[in-house]
Amino acid sequence: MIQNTKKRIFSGVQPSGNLHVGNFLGAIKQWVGMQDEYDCIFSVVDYHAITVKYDPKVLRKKIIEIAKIYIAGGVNPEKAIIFQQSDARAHTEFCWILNAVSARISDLNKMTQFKDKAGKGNVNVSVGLYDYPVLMAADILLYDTDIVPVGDDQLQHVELARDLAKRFNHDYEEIFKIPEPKIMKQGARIMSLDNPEKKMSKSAESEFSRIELLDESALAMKKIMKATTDTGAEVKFNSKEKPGISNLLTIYSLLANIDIKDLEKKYSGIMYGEFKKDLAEVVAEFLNDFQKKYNKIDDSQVAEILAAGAKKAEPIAEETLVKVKITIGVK
Ligand code: AQP
Repeated sequence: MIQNTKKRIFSGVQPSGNLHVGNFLGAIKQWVGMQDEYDCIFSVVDYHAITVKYDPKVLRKKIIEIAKIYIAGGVNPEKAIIFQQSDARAHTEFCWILNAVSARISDLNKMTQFKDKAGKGNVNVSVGLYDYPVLMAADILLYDTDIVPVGDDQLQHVELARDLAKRFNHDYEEIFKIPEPKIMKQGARIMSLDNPEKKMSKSAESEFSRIELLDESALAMKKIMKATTDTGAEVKFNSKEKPGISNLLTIYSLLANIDIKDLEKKYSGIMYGEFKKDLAEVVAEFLNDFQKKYNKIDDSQVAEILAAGAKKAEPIAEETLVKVKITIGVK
């Protein structure tokens, strides 16, 4: 096994659609808080993004945009490796090996994200979309990862990575560490603004369902004012009975760093409209600050960061792949 003094973290975001506060609060924010304590590898997982319909010109731009968002969000390229998944060929090669020797159709048939994305009886979706969790397992396992910080929609995929690692270790040799998922207590599932029963998602049809990190602040404020709330008038956290208000309280609490209990006190006896107005201000302030940082980052500088990241990530991934190839008997 690769010897690290610090524990290793691996995570990523696919360059599909427009990143939203859910991606930021569920994933990127927790990465940033872990950078000093852990050895961090953050990937722009572009081979995941081609599993659904996409435009190559847009994808090329999105890869840079996502890396810029990591940096503007606080990931420090001097501390963490930031790289583009397709720059390290070991990911797809190892994915094939896992497909062949460890993953089972029965594993993939359980994946709820595939069922949601493919829709009922839809046979026109790509094989890649079905196999996405195995590529994600390859991403994680190649780096001898200890911890995978993700939002809770990705928990099932991290569990699959654990199962595949255990199966490989059992069937061949103890090569892999068993990675642990890390899910935030608060913010692990930011819900959609127009339907708080569903998670906020890049691919949801209505842009009013999410606050995008690159939204103009005036539009974001409008989205908050239009967000679905619940019957009743009390600003109180109760995710079952008041999913809309609870979601808005969570976003407010995480962006303004104020405890939900304190927000409940502050807004006791105050109407939803007033609460939303204040939250809209908080969101606008967050976006203005975020975008100021984002706009200062130069695209060519990001391309260099990704290239330098690939140079560091590739040898780690290759070393694991060579071990795997020897173990399974092709080398
Ligand atoms: N609503 C969310 N709340 C908290 N965390 C979230 N994440 C996604 N949505 C929420 C976390 O963001 C990271 C990157 O996600 P991804 O790009 O790999 O794709 P995803 O999980 O499928 O996210 P989306 O936004 O719903 O994208 P689409 O619509 O393209 O599928 C992950 O850590 C994820 O858990």
